[in-house]
Amino acid sequence: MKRIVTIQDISCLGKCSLTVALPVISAMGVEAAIVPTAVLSTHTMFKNFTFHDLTNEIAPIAAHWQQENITFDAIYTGYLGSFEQIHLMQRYFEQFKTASNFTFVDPAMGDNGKLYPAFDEVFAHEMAKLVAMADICVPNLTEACMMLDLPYREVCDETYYKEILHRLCDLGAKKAVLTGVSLEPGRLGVMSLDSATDKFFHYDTERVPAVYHGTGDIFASTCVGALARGLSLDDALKVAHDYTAQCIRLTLDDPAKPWYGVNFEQCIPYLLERLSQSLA
Ligand code: PXL
Repeated sequence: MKRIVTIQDISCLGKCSLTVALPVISAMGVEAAIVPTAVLSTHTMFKNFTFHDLTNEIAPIAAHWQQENITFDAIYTGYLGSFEQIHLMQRYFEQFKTASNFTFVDPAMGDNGKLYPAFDEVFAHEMAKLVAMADICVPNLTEACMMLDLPYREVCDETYYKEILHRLCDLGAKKAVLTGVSLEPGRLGVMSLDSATDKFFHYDTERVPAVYHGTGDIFASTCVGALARGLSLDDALKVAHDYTAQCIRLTLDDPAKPWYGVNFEQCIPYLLERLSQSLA
């Protein structure tokens, strides 16, 4: 069985970061080791959330794992709360990256043209340095524009998406993925660039007309899980996009009108079906 380590916060309620990564990666038949970077009562879209920083645990956890000769098939970083945590992740990559595994960076910092409350441009530039060390990075359009100092545009054309992907690879990322790509009104998907071959890949489906919190984490966790299961990046992106879109569709149809996250749990049977199709 493959083993991924994922390093991000645990928002006790809110369906994001570790409360998404753990169940999604496990459901995909991959072991999920975790490094919780902070404990929050909820994600930061709620008011008055509590926050307990766990930065001091990060290096000792790695040191213990090294004593035990633990290795990982992927090292996956998500939401990080400080410069120091970004620097600690650079150190993790040095400690745990081997010739046969990959680093996967989701620079979770914002969405819909805005950074989350905890972040600013200076933080985004620091995150770009972690993206520079990634085998695969998966920013959304907002995060990519903030890291690259490019204007965020509600409507972009193919040339602009390709320019962004080139610049992410110029930072140092081996493969760059951009989410939230819309080449036609009413459609939404992903585009990627492999710096080794200079080939672009694009995949989209009909846009589900709703925006929910935590969908970037669902996309990233599914993508890294699918890669660990041996899918190519193109196939992993298709599975991750289809599962995320299905989660949004089901949530939109829920009469309880959930607002702080999607019903990803109800779609796990769909994910497993979709994954086995791709593995067949
Ligand atoms: O979904 C990304 C995320 C992760 N963790 C925390 C967050 C958010 C988004 O707001 O607040 C704590």
